[in-house]
Amino acid sequence: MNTPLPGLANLDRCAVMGVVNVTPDSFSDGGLWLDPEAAVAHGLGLVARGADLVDVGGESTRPGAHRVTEQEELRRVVPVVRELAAAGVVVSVDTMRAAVAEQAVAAGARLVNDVSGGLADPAMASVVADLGVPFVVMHWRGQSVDMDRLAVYRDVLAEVVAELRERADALLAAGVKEEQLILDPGLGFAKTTEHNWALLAGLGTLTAMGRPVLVAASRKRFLGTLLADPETGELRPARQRDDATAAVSVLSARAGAWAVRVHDVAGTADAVRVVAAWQAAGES
Ligand code: PMM
Repeated sequence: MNTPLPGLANLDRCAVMGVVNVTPDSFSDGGLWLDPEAAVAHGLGLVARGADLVDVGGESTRPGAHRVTEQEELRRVVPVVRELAAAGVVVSVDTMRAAVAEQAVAAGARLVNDVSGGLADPAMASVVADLGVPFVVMHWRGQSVDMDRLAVYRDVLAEVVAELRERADALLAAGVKEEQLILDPGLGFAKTTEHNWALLAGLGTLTAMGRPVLVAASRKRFLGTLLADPETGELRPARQRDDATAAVSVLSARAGAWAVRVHDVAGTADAVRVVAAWQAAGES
């Protein structure tokens, strides 16, 4: 669980990454933090509630979403990163664009989180190699606008592992160092509900790849499906999926995840501490 990552503290438990979406249209909190001051205040609040790092993103990746321009993404993200970093927060930038990654790191971000694992922008690999910061390589098969069509697997766990390995090798060939890499199964990205559960159940296979693993299940649709109203079949609304998210955090921490990315930090911050204490006591 404690593989060192450049520039980041090594915790003795699963880390908690809080989410700040500076977007009008994210599925779970779209529009709430579009104003930079509100976004910064929200990020500071997440840290006060126990987040170890804060992930700032300016582009929604929910299924069907269209891309924003680079200029708009920079305008949303960079001021928020700068202020949070200046306040001492460990900031990660959630972007598929090399220019945004570069400017966010110049503004103080310490980690680049790319849901495309470097596939969306051919310049990302060399920029991340030069920056030397940790880089989240998420499993991704295509842009949000048509990712549901790409959710076809014979063996989702084996294929995600193979495709992440292929991505990691391409990044290493482009000069990124092994020590920078963090892997992420990409829950909900070209994945059905069944695919997501298979990947979570197989988390040990991902951690066995030898790099830190990030799990981002927070408020995702598959939890809404699990908790759907038994009478109407209506999905549980996104903001009522936080207890289920904390349960996923417990199981992810126990399976050796490096970090979990969540919207509601408080429950997960307590949960990962319970797991660490349980394991430190010599789980039998
Ligand atoms: N999911 C979302 C956004 N960023 N980053 C990583 N590394 N992994 C994810 O699964 C992921 C992500 C979409 O969720 P949001 O709209 O609630 O932020």
